[in-house]
Amino acid sequence: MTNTTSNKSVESDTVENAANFYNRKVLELFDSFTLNDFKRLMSGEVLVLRVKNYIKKDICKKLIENLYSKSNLFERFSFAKTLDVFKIGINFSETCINHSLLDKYFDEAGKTQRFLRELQSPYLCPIDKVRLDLDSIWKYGAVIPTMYGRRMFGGFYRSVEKGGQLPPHQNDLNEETTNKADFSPKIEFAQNVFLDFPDAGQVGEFQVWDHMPGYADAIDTLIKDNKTEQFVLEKELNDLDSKPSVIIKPEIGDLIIFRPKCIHRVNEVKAGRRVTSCFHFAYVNDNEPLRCWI
Ligand SMILES: O=C(O)CCC(=O)C(=O)O
Repeated sequence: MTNTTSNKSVESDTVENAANFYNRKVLELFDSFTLNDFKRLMSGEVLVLRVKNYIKKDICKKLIENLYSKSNLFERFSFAKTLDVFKIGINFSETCINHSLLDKYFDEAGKTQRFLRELQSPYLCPIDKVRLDLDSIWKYGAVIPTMYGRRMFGGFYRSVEKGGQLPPHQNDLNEETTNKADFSPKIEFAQNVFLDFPDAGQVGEFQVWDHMPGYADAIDTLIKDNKTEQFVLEKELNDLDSKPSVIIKPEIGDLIIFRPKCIHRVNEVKAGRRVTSCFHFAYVNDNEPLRCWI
């Protein structure tokens, strides 16, 4: 066997392993998801729940038209001023880095939620749709909770524009709250609905690693070093290639749910834009509602 042949077989083994790993770890569904599907994600058996056609493509088009019908709704994250990533509404994670945003976050939460709902009228806002679907499958429902005694913001839109990306990072509300929290997630989930996506070849894929190291000790250092869009330890980044992961190229209308404590990223968008609606939610215990916030 020549070197070339053996290289080829190593390569095809790798491709096959990646495909097998994807098939084992990504639960692909169509239209909707059930409690049993969600439980497979909760148990860690699967890494990602992907619901294709969760929202029909022609409806996504209308939702996008509505979103861009008013100018200047999108702005950069306060902690990521150099990334070409834009959003509507303040995220709780921004307040964890800049505590002075906390009052504004709570003051605007309800108003912005209502504005985003009305903006999509007569269509159902995708943020509401996911929460209502969770509410229907979970015995104790799915609610927008309070934090520090005030109601949180229930979900937002994010747009990754040409040249933008989300570098590998993690999210864990337990590690991001500074005061005593109103609830403690036992498992945190993130959901994203893809409303617009770059054309073929213009990337913007989602990658998630089967790996969830802690990072609480690093938060102060990351803030000091101005690496707040990172939120993952440097040593973990250096070692990422050795860890198993899945790469998903979402289609317009897909819903993706995963555990954001697993390191995850969005690859660079080379053209067009990648627009999602998103919130995170928590399982606290079997006898309490799921908590949904952003
Ligand atoms: O847009 C995505 O694919 C992932 C977004 C993300 O990083 C998150 O929801 O935590």
